[in-house]
Amino acid sequence: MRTLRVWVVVCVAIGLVAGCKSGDMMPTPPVVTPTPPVVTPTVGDVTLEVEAFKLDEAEVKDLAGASGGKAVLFGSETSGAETAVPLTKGTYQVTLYMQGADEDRDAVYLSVAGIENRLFAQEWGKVFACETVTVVVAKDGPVKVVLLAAETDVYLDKVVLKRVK
Ligand SMILES: [Ca+2]
Repeated sequence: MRTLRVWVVVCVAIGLVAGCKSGDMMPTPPVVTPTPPVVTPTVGDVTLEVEAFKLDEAEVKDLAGASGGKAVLFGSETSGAETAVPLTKGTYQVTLYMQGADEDRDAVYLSVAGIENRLFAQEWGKVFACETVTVVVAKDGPVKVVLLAAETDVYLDKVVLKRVK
């Protein structure tokens, strides 16, 4: 009986030591230092695939005729997509490529550097280049490009920015 008690005490002691040891040996998670984004102002045409944007209530879909074979479906009235692109200051012509289903399902809001336009397709059932809008970028740096739903069932393919001066 005494031997058994001693063994229990010894086992518990070993268990405690092992427990502490294994606690000390826990690997510490690596410290991740965020790297600040490198801003490289860009000259010339820039093509932004909407499927690479940060999406909100929107889905990437395969779409025949779309750049990269993919586009983003705005299926809800609150769908949105946004990105930021480094640009040199200047004047840009901005063209959105999209596909609408019909005249009630073909409109979207495009905002570049805070300038918003309601754009729509004039042909349906295929990818269409909307009317080009002109945007002035006041200084070098990242420029926000935001798409917001105006009507539903609209596919957004790409945004092309062409520097004109
Ligand atoms: Ca695309």
